[in-house]
Amino acid sequence: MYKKSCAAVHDISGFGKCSLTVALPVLSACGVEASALPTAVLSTHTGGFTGFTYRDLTDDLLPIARHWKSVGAGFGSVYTGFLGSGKQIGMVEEIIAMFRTPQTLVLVDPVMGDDGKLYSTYTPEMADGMARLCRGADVVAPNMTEASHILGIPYHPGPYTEGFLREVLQGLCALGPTMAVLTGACLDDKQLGAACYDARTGEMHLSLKERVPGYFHGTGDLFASALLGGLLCGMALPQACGVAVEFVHKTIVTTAQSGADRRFGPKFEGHLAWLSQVMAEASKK
Ligand code: PXL
Repeated sequence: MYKKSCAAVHDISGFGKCSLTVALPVLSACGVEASALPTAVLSTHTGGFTGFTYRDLTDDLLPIARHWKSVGAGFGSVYTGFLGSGKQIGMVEEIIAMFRTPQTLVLVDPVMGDDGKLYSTYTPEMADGMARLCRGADVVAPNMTEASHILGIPYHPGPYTEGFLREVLQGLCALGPTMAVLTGACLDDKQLGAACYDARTGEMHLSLKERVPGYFHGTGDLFASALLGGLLCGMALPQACGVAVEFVHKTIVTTAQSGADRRFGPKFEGHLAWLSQVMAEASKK
């Protein structure tokens, strides 16, 4: 059993929900106490917006973490996402080491790109560093763009075969993590979801929902946060992955129906009560 608490190491993009503005409410809904270690402060996320402000917090990361340590902070999980600079990768490794105990779950979401391309603030060196960071994780949750970078294989937009998904997941676990989850998994054009693999059992599971056309910003963060919530509430990996897929799907349907600008972020708030209920049920077991 993990303590239901988390050190969340992500940027905060003030407008256009993603990273911390998604992770904190989703984790709270899961009953997880979340502490924020911001890697950068942006006016908006970098996907589809131009002219955003960008305050790099590299020099603050270790002082924040050391202060937390000095006041006796401890966490059931360390959850990392979008990083602000290449230098932060080594620092995040140090922070993970600072808070790791045998009862800590380390989830690295190697946020760095989508649709075959790196985000504008990411350099190839940072992408290599992200691959290194994944080695020290218990769980990794990349999309196919990120997994391709990490494994050094060409990116394919899909659909994929089950055999290919298994190879990618096994490749990710071969780097070090016990569990790997791949978002954007699909076997055809009709459904989309995630595939998960546990190296301890050798089992792969696919969770798929009807595909809603288009791209929805912030859904990777929504997925990884709900996945972590599920694992901390005692769900097995396939169940946590299934709940995260369902939560993201509900949100995507609501976002699409709203007609809102998709850069502004996923409309997840109305589905937090559902997520809370599912997590509370899992926690009772
Ligand atoms: O959702 C991933 C993400 C997180 N943080 C920032 C981003 C993005 C994706 O574009 O730009 C700043």
